[in-house]
Amino acid sequence: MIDAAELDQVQADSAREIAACSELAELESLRISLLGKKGRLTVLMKGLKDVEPDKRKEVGAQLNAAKVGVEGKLAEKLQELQSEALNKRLASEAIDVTLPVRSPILNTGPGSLHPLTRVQEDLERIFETLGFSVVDGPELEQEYYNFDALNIPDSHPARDMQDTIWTKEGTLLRTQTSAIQVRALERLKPPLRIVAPGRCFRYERMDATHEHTFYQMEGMMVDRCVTVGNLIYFMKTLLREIFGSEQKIRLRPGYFPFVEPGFELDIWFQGRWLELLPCGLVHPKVLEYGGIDPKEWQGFAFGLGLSRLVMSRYQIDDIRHLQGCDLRFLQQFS
Ligand code: FA5
Repeated sequence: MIDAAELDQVQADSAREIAACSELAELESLRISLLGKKGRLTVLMKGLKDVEPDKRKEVGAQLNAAKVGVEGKLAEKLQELQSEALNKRLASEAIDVTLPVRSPILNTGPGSLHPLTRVQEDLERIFETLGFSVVDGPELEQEYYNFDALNIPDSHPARDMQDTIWTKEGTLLRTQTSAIQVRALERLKPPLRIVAPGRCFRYERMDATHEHTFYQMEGMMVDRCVTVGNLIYFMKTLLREIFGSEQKIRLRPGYFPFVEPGFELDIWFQGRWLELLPCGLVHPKVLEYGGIDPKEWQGFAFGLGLSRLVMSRYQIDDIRHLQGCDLRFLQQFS
């Protein structure tokens, strides 16, 4: 038999308990305690089968109305609690775009000079004390200055020594800072001493000692009676000042159409010889291209592999670290 008072009580209790609910989990437990398999309302509904047949319809309708009422209240409360939870989440996850950025990249403390910049600045200082001026030239260069004026005419096999990135007919990304030589000769009158640091570009297969974009520093001195002796003196001074100690080096003949004689200066680096500092006496034809009489003036020139010098100075085993933008690498130099 179903006790009408008990049904009223369940309805009244459930209305109060649902209204007092403040958590989604709590509401779910309440739903189970009312409408679950053994819930209070479910148990009452199961009692319908024991009601006398002539009252069953009426009692069934009461039970059903009670169930619908409870379900309605539960659904209403569920919606209320869900929207409260959503609002809370939105408030806690709100982003204040006016706050300063807290990025691991930007919060690494004060910046510092890149090792390439440091060595370049050291070299500039050393050469300035030896009477050299620092000059600049374009990275997007004319074929004329990069090759022709350096005694490397079109179809000369020496052009193949440097894999060139051409932009359009007659224009290229300079493959060597030697492109500055004739520009400087045209602009400055001898006697002159210049160094020209800068980026060079080659269509190069990359490995631990070859980059497609790397730094060189060109050096040139033009004066009366310049000899190989002068050249060697400046090479040795450069290396001694940069390394602070004698380095194991070797000088061997080298071929470059714009110097005669030409040399290769290699440095012993991590168990092998590394080409570092080719050089030679400026070829008379190059002086002529620059409008200078080779009978009166002579010169020497060198093309220091600046990126490789940085490698040897700091014992960096792979040239690609230099432009890899890896902070763990760069922070070693801060
Ligand atoms: C030249 O570029 C000549 N202009 C050098 C020169 C100047 C000779 C003046 C005589 C007189 P070479 O291609 O060898 O030569 O390059 C010079 C140096 O640049 C090399 O010894 C090496 O240290 C560096 N170098 C060349 N190619 C690369 C590369 N792909 N990556 C890093 N360093 C390089």
